[in-house]
Amino acid sequence: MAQAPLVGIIMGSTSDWETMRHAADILKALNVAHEVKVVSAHRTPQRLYDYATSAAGRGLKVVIAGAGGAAHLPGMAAAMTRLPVLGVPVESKALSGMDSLLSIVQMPGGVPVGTLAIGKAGATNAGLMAAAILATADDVLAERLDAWRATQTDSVANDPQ
Ligand code: RP5
Repeated sequence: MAQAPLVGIIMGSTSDWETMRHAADILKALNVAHEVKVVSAHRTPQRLYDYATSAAGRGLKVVIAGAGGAAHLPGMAAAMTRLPVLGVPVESKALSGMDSLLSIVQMPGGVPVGTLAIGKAGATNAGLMAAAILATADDVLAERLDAWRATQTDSVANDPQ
């Protein structure tokens, strides 16, 4: 039987997948059970409500939420779950993701969203941070994460040419 998902990756649109798949790729590489869904704060508000209010009860431990433009998804999700929410600003066409970043990062005190960088790096790091959170209570995952980090370190060349 497949393991129940520990990390929920949600995004505002299918157009966000090209960015958000990098979070999923990291979780796959670290063998962390996860699920992926399109949940829009604006176009499917009921789906967002149902997702966020049921997330902890379904056994999720971390939510990664990516959105672009008027990126209200991470903040609204954080408003409705006590789970840590990691926000990924997706690069928008009009403003290159500055709109997404500012929409996600400027949360009012009391409702935190851990905001990552715009785009691929942010999605990658959201996956790594979700794994790091889970690894605080999972020694086997901690070893896999250490090994992933060591491989990354070994892959960095000394010589730029
Ligand atoms: C946001 O609007 C989504 O997160 C996406 O980044 C952006 C554009 O969505 P589409 O018009 O491509 O569906 O809600």
